[in-house]
Amino acid sequence: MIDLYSAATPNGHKVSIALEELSLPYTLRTLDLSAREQKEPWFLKINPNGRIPAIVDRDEGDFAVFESGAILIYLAEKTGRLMPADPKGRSRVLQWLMFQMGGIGPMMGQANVFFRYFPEKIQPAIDRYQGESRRLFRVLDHHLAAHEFLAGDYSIADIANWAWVRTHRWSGVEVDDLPHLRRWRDQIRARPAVARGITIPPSERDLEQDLDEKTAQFAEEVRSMLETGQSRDDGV
Ligand SMILES: N[C@@H](CCC(=O)N[C@@H](CS)C(=O)NCC(=O)O)C(=O)O
Repeated sequence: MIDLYSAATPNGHKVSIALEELSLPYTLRTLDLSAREQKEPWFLKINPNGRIPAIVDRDEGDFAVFESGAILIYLAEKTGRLMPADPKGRSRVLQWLMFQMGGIGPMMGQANVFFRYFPEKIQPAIDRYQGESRRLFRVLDHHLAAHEFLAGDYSIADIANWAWVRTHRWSGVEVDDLPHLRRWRDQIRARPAVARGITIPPSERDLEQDLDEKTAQFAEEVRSMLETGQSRDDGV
């Protein structure tokens, strides 16, 4: 049995999608990020970085794993699925996984901060992060023109990138002129395990859709979380 510590965000959804795809038994513990549960001492013992997602594998002596990319690799290696074992196949998956962890995630994350959450509108910062997200989307689109999935068969690389790409509207990044990216997005969206994964934990807001009252309220909550976090200098 695996304990999953998560919240309804792209990084959290990567892990719930993978657990659903792999049919691994797990229990969910949803952390209230606006109440800073992720910074509480009990959770910092699991993830010293004080962020979701994290897992604890009860069957492996309560082995804790943090960082969503590391969790995906752990789950793939534990089950022998969603990533090939041969060095080249494994490397291809890891390359596209790192592309998400070092590129898509941070760039879209910062686009969200400056486009949605910051009270001040700093246009050069918005342009920089939306522009870089768009550039990375074009890289994906170009690659997906010649490949069904990112790295051979459907893998943890697709799960990681998809969980972020699907929220492109929230980051203010359009995909209308990227047909191969949209084909891949819709193909993965149709997988039953993926449809289940993005409802774990359940959330009233849907970052895939346009802004509505619930997503506006969510933006307000994150804004206040960022302000609280920035004004503190006493922990993680
Ligand atoms: N690189 C980390 C990023 C984790 C992360 O930023 N998690 C966010 C939610 S998506 C979080 O916990 N935010 C709360 C906070 O910053 O205190 C990963 O991929 O696991």
